Parts: sequence; structure tokens; C-alpha cells
Amino acid sequence: MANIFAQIINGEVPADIVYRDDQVTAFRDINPKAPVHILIVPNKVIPTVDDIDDADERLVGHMVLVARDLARKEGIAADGYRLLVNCNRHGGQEVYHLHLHLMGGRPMGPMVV
Ligand code: D5M
Repeated sequence: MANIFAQIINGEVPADIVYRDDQVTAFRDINPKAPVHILIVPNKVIPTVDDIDDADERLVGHMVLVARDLARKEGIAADGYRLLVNCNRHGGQEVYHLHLHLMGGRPMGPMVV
């Protein structure tokens, strides 16, 4: 069975989708840790950062640029925001489909590990 993010991308599971193109889909986190908490997800399944191929360089760059544009659209760019990727068990990854967290709308404070 496809992972939950693949199901969202395929339209099998509903989500609050804020952006979509041929490479990525972005939707609001179901358990937001900040007033703005959006996940930017590649449409193709890449389980973790460790599974990114060299050939995915443009795709990963595109994910960051989509995050930048969404931050501007959400009105959090000037005050700032946090971009975060968790990788594997020690990174605290819960969903094994690569995703970039965009979080903002309040001070993030020091990074807690
Ligand atoms: O973060 C995984 C994130 O995915 C976590 O913040 C909750 C979010 N999540 C899980 N299921 C859903 C659905 N169905 N919609 C939206 N957001 C979801 P990680 O970096 O893997 O720890």
C-alpha cells in the first residue's frame, strides 16, 4: 500500500493542498507545530534524504524554491521561518516519503534536539 503522502498526491486521501505542479505537492500539516506549517513533498516517492539520487538535484532545489514562494504567499517571509527535513529514525522521521517542513508565523526559538 502506498504511504500516506503518496495517497494524498494521488487524491486517495484528502488534504489541505496549497500548491501543486508536475514535480511537487504542498499541503498543510495535519498536526501543525506553528501557525503556518506546510509540507512540500516530491510527487515521486523518495523515502528519505538518504535515498535522494544525484539526478534529483533539480527536484530538491525546486522543493526549496516552492517553500520560499509559499512563505512569501503566507506572509511569513519577512519575519522568517524554519525549513526542516527529518531523516530516518534518529532524525525523528515518521512518514517515509521525503518532505520539507515549512514552519512560521511565530518565533521558532533555538532548535531543540
Ligand atoms: O513528519 C511527518 C509529518 O506529517 C508530521 O508533522 C505529521 C504530518 N502528517 C502525517 N499524516 C498527515 C496527513 N494525512 N496530512 C497532513 N500531514 C500529515 P516527519 O518529518 O516524518 O516526522
